Amino acid sequence: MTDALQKLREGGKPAMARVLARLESHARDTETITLLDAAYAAPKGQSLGLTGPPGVGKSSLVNVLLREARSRGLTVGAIAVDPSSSRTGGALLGDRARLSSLDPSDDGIFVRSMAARGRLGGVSALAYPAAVVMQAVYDLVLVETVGVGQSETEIAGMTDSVMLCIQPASGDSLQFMKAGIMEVPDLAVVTKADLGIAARRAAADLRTALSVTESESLPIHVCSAQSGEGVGLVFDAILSSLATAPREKRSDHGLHWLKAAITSDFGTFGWSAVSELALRKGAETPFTSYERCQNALMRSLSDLDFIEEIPQ
Ligand SMILES: Nc1nc2c(ncn2[C@@H]2O[C@H](COP(=O)(O)OP(=O)(O)OP(=O)(O)O)[C@@H](O)[C@H]2O)c(=O)[nH]1
Ligand SMILES: [Mg+2]
Repeated sequence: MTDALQKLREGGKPAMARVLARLESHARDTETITLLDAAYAAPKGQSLGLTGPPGVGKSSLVNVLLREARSRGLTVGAIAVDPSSSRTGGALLGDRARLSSLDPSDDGIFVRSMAARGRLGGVSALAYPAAVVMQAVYDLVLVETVGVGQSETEIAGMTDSVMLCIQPASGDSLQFMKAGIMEVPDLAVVTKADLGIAARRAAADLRTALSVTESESLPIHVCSAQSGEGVGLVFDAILSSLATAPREKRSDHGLHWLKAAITSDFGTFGWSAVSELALRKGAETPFTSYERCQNALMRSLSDLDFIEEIPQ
């Protein structure tokens, strides 16, 4: 294990906060890439993506799942990506109030919001390296993204399992099915069970609708972050989904990120120029692969000096 990874594992919240800040400010530095390589090579935990429409209750659910994880002796980290939802004015502030119930001195828990909006490369460009780092430290990493079609697929490209959150009486499930999103999640949860019969009806409707599709066996649960009802069962379902999540998916996730990172920095032509190179060296981490491809592309761009010789 590298010194940097060891320091991160022993350094508690301040060390993790420093590393995540570094990912945002110096994403392509050699020092950052060395740490990412070490984290990628020594995963400790697994990751779960939570997705669903704005306001469905993802952050509230993350909050109770964090507590459930700690009560079962697991260490846990959570990232909310693109919390700039117009409804609640962003998860950061909203979450701060809810998360105040968690013990700030507990190093077994870490929560962080990251603004992905407007960033090139989408949600995973930033969240994937953050999740890799957190997985090297915590037993369980929860990644919350607002689902608006594309982010469901993006989150499936970076976490071991995906949980779709559905609002009771919203008709969301029908929309998800039309958009083909129901193929993405490994489990579904109808939130706000305390609202009564509507939540159970939503679960039954979803079960019926899925019965004629390939997602027929998707586990569906109902729970309330407010009353705590069903939270233990949802946590059990998360653990069994993670227990059967294929580890091979992780190299696909790395490749997915590599492609997004190169495409955001060098465009689709850049990616097609190096994709063979990137794929051939399957043994290295996506981060080292990025560095190598980036160097190759930068070198070929510097050959463009001839432009100066073109008469004005
Ligand atoms: N009745 C009830 N309300 C809930 C429950 N969970 C969340 N809410 C409410 O639903 C609203 C949205 O909750 P959030 O947890 O912020 O939802 P979110 O999906 O994270 O929202 P965005 O991050 O903005 O997409 C808040 O007003 C919560 O108080 C629940 O279990 N029962
Ligand atoms: Mg939220």
